[in-house]
Amino acid sequence: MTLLACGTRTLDLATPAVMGILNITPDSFSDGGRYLSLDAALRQTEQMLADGARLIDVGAESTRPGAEPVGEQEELERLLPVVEAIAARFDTVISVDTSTPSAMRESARLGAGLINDVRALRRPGALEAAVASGLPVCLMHMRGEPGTMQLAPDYDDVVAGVMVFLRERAAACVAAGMDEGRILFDPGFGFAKTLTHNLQLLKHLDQIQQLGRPLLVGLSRKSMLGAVLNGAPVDQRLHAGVAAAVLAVDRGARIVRSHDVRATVDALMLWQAQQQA
Ligand code: 7PM
Repeated sequence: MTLLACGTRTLDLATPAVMGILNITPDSFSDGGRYLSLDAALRQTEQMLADGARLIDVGAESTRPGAEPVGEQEELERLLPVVEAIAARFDTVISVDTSTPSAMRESARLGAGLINDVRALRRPGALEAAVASGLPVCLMHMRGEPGTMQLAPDYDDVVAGVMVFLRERAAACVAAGMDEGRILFDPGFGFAKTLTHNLQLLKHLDQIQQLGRPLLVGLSRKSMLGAVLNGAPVDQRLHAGVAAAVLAVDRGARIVRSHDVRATVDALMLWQAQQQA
């Protein structure tokens, strides 16, 4: 019941899992640069797994708020060699942070275990590619596109709005032939939300969890933490990020996406221990 089939691997969500974030930085044009970037990605993966990550989320930075869209060819060239290399060397679930149908298809073929799409499969062809991959998918809530979404975020009730959206996207997946058991939900902290919206979502996360699908959250280093900490820069958000992860898991989240794997794993070990007492 808590088992999620992720391609050739199985993720047991009986205990909450930490998903380590692996950002693929742009390569230099030389072959040497490409090799170095792959090598750095593998070393970071090895460290995150040693720190207790149970999934690795590989992204080519096409999904960041305010980011310029990365071209399809460039995304594939950055993403696929890393997916292939991690799959060959490590026993872990590889999540691909992508909205691009070809990236979903090709990374599934190379050993990815989960599709993490901040656009919730709304790009043309993405729904079909995700269904055909056979992999679980994380559907994240976002209004608009990463480039424009911070303009005037406005909700009557952000929790209700997120729930309606996630239900609709799940229904679209099921209508396209996906088993409901493959769907994960994510409220999309920081995507088209004010600080108050983000805090309301964190406070009422149990309601979203009650939709019945495993919940993934990404809070690590986000600007909502900086805002609560009176403007703390990104390198001073670790402690608040860990606290946010614990609150989220206590309200039902099962996967925590984080840059700070060791600190988050330790905190969730404490959560797990008290849960079992
Ligand atoms: C700048 C702003 C850089 C925001 C990076 C980000 C999520 C995600 C991201 C999330 C899922 C980050 C974000 N956030 N995927 N991808 N959930 N499922 O903090 O919250 O990494 S990008």
